[in-house]
Amino acid sequence: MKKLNCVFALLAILVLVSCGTNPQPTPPVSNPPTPTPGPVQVTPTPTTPDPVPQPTPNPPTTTPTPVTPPVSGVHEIKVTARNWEFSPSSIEVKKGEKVRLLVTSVDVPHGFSVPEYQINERLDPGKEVAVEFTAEKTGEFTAFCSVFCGAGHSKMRGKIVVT
Ligand SMILES: [Cu+2]
Repeated sequence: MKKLNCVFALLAILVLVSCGTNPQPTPPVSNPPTPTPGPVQVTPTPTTPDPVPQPTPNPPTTTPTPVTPPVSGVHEIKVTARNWEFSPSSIEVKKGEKVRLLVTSVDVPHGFSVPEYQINERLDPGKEVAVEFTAEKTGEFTAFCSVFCGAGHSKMRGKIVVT
């Protein structure tokens, strides 16, 4: 009888051992990794909105200004009147020039007349008279004394040449 108990005990041990050596396959407990909260990504919101590209307006059309020759001022010429001549006797100017003749009689009253330019000035002695005109007409124009001044009055002539 004692021998039988030993067999049972052996069997029980075997069963226990076999059970121990044959473990039930346990389904692997999958531990899904818990997402660890990382640093919160804060997308920076632009404080100033991007400038909306404006359509470039058409560039101002600059009309070319006509190139005008610089006004070189007034062509000024001093003229002396005396018995019985003008000095210089010939005055040369360019067409289109603004001319200012500063005419002075140095002896007696004379006159300075250029009919083609509607010029007729009296020249009192010692008084400078400005005769201004624009030389619009080309040619030679006679300047003569228009105030009787003596024997040579009719021959007191000068000329203005406009080229
Ligand atoms: Cu005269």
